[in-house]
Amino acid sequence: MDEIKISKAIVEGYTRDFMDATELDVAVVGGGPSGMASAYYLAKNGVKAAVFERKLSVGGGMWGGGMGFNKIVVQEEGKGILDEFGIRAKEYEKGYYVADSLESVSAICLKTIRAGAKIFNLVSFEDVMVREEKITGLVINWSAIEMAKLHVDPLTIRSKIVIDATGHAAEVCRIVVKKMGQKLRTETGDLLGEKPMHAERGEKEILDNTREIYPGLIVAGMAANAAYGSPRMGPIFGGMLLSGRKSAEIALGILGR
Ligand code: 48F
Repeated sequence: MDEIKISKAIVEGYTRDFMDATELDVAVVGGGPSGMASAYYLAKNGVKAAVFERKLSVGGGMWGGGMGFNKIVVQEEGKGILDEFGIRAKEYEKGYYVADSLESVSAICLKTIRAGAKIFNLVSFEDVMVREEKITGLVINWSAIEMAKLHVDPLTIRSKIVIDATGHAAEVCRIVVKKMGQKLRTETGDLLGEKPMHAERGEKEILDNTREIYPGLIVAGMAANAAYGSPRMGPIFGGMLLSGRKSAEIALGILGR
């Protein structure tokens, strides 16, 4: 075995993928359930999409189920998406399906990659690119550089559409407001902030909150509820998956596909 061949294979393979991802139709920030579902439905419809995930592992808040009990619950409306990903689920009571959270993340991740979306883990979104008051791409850096607070300049990804699927922090939306001083398409123009737990409202409102919140920027998943002032909902995940799918549908509409 030649160690140098192994190194070259890794660097060349990654570089090819990364070079290809520098010009995208859709860049998804955050590889939680909503971000991966979004990328899955985009790729399935022939859109060039990639996910940029800060952490080593994708899956966000899904791995740990509720309080570390590694099960998730999905309601009737989201069951079709579990089926789409081939995730097994048992009906607990009418309309409440329980699935293994590890199986769920693994299945979503595998199908998203197999559908043709690229997932880049260990990469952090740090800023947006803007032209004429429209988001035109991402500014990214290695998470290790971010964590070590090293003074190293980032690189950029051009993308027709960006999806903020960063969860509770709504990091892309936050940059638009705080750094660019721009108004989001919310009541006040600012992030309205996530409200305390209310599963029913949180799950209901998340779909309405999944919108193009700024030209070229769609918000999905928990970030959508944080942006539009809706409640959190705890370990029920139908809304996250449905929001991911809806964000893909909005992007497809904008792209004219
Ligand atoms: O938090 P996360 O799972 O968001 P989601 O897809 O799902 C929310 C649920 O997990 C849960 C819930 C359900 O009731 O409320 O919280 O909306 O996944 C967000 C992902 O985005 C990554 C983060 O590491 C996580 O994996 N992320 C956040 N900020 C950045 C980022 C960033 N700046 N750059 C790259 N990735």
